[in-house]
Amino acid sequence: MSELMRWAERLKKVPESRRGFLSKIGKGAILAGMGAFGAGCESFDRGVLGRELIPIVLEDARLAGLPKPDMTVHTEFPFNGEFAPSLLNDDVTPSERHFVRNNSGIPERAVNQDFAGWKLTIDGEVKKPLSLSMRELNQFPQTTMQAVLECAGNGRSLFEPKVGGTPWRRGAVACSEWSGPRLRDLLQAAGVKSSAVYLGCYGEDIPNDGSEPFSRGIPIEKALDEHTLIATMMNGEPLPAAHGFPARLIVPGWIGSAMQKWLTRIWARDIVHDSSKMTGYSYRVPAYPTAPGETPPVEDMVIATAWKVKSLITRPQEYVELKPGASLSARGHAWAGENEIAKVAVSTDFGQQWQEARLTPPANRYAWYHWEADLSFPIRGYYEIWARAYDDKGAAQPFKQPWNPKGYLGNVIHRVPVLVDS
Ligand SMILES: Nc1nc2c(c(=O)[nH]1)N[C@H]1C(S)=C(S)[C@@H](COP(=O)(O)O)O[C@H]1N2
Ligand SMILES: [Mo]
Repeated sequence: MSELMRWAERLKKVPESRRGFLSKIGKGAILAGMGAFGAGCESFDRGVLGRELIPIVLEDARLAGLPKPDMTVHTEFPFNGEFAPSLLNDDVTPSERHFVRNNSGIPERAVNQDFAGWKLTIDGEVKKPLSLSMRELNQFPQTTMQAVLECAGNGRSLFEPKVGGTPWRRGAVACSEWSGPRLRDLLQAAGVKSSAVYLGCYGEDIPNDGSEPFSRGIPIEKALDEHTLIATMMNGEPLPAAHGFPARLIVPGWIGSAMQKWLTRIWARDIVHDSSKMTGYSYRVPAYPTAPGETPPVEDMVIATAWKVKSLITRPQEYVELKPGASLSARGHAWAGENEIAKVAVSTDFGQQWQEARLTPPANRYAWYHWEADLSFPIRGYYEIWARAYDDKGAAQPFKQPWNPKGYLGNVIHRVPVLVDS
């Protein structure tokens, strides 16, 4: 069957309601391979020219079931959307409430949940390069764990002065359950050499406009950590299209961009991975504290890795209205990258008095903690619930957001306004 016919066949499998621009283009036009369809057509043309290795990337996120219900959408292409904190109250985030952060389109394979022809290559500084099918990947011992996944830019909209990039509020974070083989087992099967210091990871979301694919990596030590997974399942089901079907990296405690989706290649390297998303100002932060608005020279930037101590208030919802004398149970989550949470303190009077929240430990290392605090509001007025998490190394969340040029690693305390009036 020609690639052209295969594409048309696959199209038929996409539910009618999700076809989006594909239905607008019309199957006839696709079969004819004619007409101007913008970037979608470009990828299609490359397909005709023997694109066995060039996957088709779809630019209409509706094909992947996006936006999810109640999502706050920042951009539709590439698709970026998050949820309000009050919608993130679940202990384990359901897939339907997991934020989505894409740098380009979604591979057609992911939309069709199609394993055919997919391989994961492990090459570079290894004695025995591997090219694994999903069946082979499933033969490695499987691990299941919950892990916080948070975009490095979460909280970016709270930076002052304002910085460029997707203006995430607080919802580009989630804690779902991930399953799959350990990356370590795959690297060992490939006979990773002692010359390997870093991995460069690649996915199937190759931009249609010919720009460099999104590629990042992690140091070999983190890759060999027993908690670093190649996830093939999310919350007990095959990875959804938007979250990296059929396989993605889970690098617990680290920024989300380390967790390559639609994974196809892991390149063991003898230098720090030097793709565009690893260098310059991309996913890098100043090596020292900087004045707000001050961009240090590029040689003073270092790669952002683990998250810092953070918390979220999921109950009550912002601007809840109460009667004088009301009380409520506030609730939320707390997490701290590579560290553990030591305590969460809560204030309703702008930090003058604090009470310690009850803490429920995480299901496993790298999942989030849950906290709860009983609060009362005796007289009318304007209150703010503040939550401040502390880690086991003595660090606590700041009251004012330290600044960096790209708005990464924001962890300023969460404040929820409460209105009390008779
Ligand atoms: N292949 C690929 N992997 C990727 C990305 C991407 O654009 N392409 N985005 C990264 C970023 S910046 C983040 S924060 C997470 C988001 O994962 P999610 O969409 O499942 O929430 O995926 C990471 N992995
Ligand atoms: Mo991200």
